[in-house]
Amino acid sequence: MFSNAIVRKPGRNFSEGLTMGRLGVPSYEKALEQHLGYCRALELCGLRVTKLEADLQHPDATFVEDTAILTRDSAILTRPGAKSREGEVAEIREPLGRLYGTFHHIRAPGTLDGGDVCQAENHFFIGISRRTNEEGAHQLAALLARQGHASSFVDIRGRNNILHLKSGLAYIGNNRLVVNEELSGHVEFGGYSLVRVNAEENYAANCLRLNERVLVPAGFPGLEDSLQRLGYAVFPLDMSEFEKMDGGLSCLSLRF
Ligand code: CIR
Repeated sequence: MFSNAIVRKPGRNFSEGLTMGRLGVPSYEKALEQHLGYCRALELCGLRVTKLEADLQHPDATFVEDTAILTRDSAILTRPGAKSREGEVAEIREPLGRLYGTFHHIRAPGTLDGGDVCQAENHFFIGISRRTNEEGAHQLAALLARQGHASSFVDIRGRNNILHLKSGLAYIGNNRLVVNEELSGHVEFGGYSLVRVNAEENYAANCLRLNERVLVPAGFPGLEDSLQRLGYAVFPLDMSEFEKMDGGLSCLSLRF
């Protein structure tokens, strides 16, 4: 069960963030509207939402998920793999300090983005990607092991369509993973039931189970249908402007 979330409003310079740029320039007004809808959805799922002001120094700062890994026992501050995002971590320390007493850090030369970490109950899948290097992944695995959590690595370097592990993977409870085509054959997912997302719906794999509901990006009927057949209450959200900046549903919040 999740009871809290932290989000950060997109800044006016949101469109100056990092992107592979395949989908055009996002509209700031529309992004704000979609962000409001996202916050309302988190509240509807029963979460208390801490809303941080925009951070104009860091145009990608609305993707707060990348700055920390939250466990039962501590907040692990990351060291983002993109230079322009490094400073975001200092900005999340204080709001997290109101909720967590114990902090750990990923240290140089390790890099790690929260988007590369997918928790499935007591197990953490850690993506090794263009942003998270092997050193960062090993540091996280060691910190998690000390807290009694198992982990395994999923190497996604060389996969074109996914920036982070969670761009193609989500855990939705009941031993089930939502997984896109590129990742579905991965040996690490062997013990799970897989909900497969077809190639045309690639973006939808980044969905978010929050208590009684699964938030999904709007416009992907195949995944919605699969989830409904499995008995999930599906809640679609318009995410077009965040998708233009390579961000998905999970990226917009830290949850605990
Ligand atoms: C970036 O390239 O870093 C941002 N524009 C998007 C980050 C998305 N975050 C995530 O998947 N956790």
